[in-house]
Amino acid sequence: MSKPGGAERQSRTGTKRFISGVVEGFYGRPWTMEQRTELFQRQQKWGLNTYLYAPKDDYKHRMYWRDLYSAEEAEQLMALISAAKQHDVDFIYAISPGLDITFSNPKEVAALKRKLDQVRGFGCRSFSLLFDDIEAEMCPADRQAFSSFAHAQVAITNQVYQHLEEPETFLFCPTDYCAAFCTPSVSRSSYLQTVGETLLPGIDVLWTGPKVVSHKISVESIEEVSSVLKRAPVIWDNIHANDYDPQRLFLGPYKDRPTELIPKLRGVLTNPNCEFHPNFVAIHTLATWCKADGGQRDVEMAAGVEEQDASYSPQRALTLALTDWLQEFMSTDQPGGPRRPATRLKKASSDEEPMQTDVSEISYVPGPGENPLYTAEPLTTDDLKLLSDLFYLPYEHGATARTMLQELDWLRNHRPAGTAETDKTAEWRSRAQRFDDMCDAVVQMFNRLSNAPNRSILYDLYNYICDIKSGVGLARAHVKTLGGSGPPSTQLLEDDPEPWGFRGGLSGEFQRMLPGHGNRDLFRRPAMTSVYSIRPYCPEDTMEVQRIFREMQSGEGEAALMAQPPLISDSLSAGDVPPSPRCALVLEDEVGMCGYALALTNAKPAAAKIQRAVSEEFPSLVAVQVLPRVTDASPAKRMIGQLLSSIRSSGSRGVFCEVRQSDRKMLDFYSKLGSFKPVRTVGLPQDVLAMATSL
Ligand code: GDL
Repeated sequence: MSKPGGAERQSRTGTKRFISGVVEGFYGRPWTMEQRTELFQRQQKWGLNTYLYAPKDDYKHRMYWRDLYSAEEAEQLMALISAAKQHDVDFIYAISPGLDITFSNPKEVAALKRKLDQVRGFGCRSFSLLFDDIEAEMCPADRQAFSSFAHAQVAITNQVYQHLEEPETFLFCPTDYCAAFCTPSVSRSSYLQTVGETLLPGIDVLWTGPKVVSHKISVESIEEVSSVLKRAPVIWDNIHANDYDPQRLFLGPYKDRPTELIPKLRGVLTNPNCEFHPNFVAIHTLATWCKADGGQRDVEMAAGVEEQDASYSPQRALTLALTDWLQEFMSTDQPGGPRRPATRLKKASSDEEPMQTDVSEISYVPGPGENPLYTAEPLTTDDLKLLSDLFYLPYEHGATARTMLQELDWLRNHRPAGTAETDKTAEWRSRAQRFDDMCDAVVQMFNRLSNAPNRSILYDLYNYICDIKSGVGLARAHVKTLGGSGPPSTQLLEDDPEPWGFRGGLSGEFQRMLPGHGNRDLFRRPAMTSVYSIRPYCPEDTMEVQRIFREMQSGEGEAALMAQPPLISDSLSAGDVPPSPRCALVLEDEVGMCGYALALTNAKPAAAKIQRAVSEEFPSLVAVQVLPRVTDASPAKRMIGQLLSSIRSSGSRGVFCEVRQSDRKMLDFYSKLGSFKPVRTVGLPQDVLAMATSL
């Protein structure tokens, strides 16, 4: 099946063919033998010629690398190697001894040779030694025997390569396998220089690009590393790997690698998602890329380049892959699965066709007044396109996902202030409806996927599609609440929500407590160019402070706000009570005032006005607000830091703030400051939390 220019492409660097295919090199549950065999069939069909066996958590690949395979394991591996041969796929057996090998001990070298000899006995002819993800420190014995870690690795690799009689394909994965790991740089890395100079020329080197998971791989970067390694590398591409984040899956096209790279490389192997079935797109699009004209750039990378048939377009490659993938979804993979995807079969009733014996052949027809049969439309390529957009690539969301994030962001920041119908509210409502429709498409896609005949693909996707459906559902409910057309989103605002209202588990909690949380979201806000200044508040600022206060309250909806008990700080923000001298600051950007921090060194009189008590321990009160356009948390932090120091100078020993439980932003803000802790306060309304800090 493979075309010239695909698997059979000759590398310019020699007469060897261009290595293309898959590396099973991720952490976690390895694929099954059946899945690997299915992979070989696909690879043959798509013209990918190589499979590198390197499952990190397979016992005998890494942790117990010295152990020989049992008779049963041997049988399975032999069957696998011969299946690869049958499908014209080069099976490369990799071993990772780096966790605990002592390079200078001849017994260790002998153990390595013994293991690889055993695998050679299974019919394998291509091998690989991997030294990725290991401690870069040598043990004292090795330090005595070798001048560097690179020398130790190269010595053993050369020996094993020669012991195996210099196989046609032999790969070495260095410990510094990407530019980010090289010190001080790729061209000056003594580790890479040693590898380049001393590794035997028949051995090829794996390389992941600028990073472990490289966003882009440029021709220049490959020329640089090739000159140090003195050979063209084989790319171990982690673009679709998802073993580092259990919430992510990558269904976008192979992208941001110009096809001009092809003649400069020895090959490309993709190390994709841990789940086998969702890799259809990753592998199919890589195959399309490998067949492209190596003289052309990846068209979405080079502005102004005309699309030509021989050039690679990630979007076109994705469409091709999704069209083929849809066929897979529609094929029943289980005995007893539905013949007709959209119909749920029920037991036949006695008055139906008497000659039929196979129950699954008989369609139940409900009588008048009975439940209609459950039906769902069959899955479409548009559904798969949406699925791919929602789970796109590590550095990029797909177009629909980006639009949804943009719309939600706009809707949050432009929520209608009142009930009067104006052009602005009409625009808000129409965009809210558009957002709702997009959310609905996600739910419909989920329903149709759940109904697809191929259950194996569905099960591999299930956790992810469930997760996105719930996430989108929460956003949808929130927009309804903002527009006043839904009840307050209970899962978001309730005191005691169900677990699906606070997602992400302990890891999510850790992340939310880190200062940079959210900084690396792929949905980037416009680049932050604002310069902020903090200055003392003056009486002329009262109106502006009130405006910000009202703007920040309007999100709650006026009616909802009226129903809520007042806060002591409201009187401060609303200008009813003036702040204490030298205890008030405002924040400005180039547009104007965008935040304030006001304090009462003694909050008792203001508290008394609304029948509230103030503790002796925390007599002072702060009120802080910052407009949503200030996306950076640091100006607000600086402002409150200055304010607390002024309050301390006034002689106060402690300060408190009040936050409504629904005001996630302020709760988050005070929690992240670290010093403010929730305190029990007598007489506090139910939905209000007091947080305080000693000075
Ligand atoms: C790595 C590991 C790989 C893992 C990937 C993504 C290489 C050479 N090694 O560093 O096993 O799957 O990151 O997490 O990439």
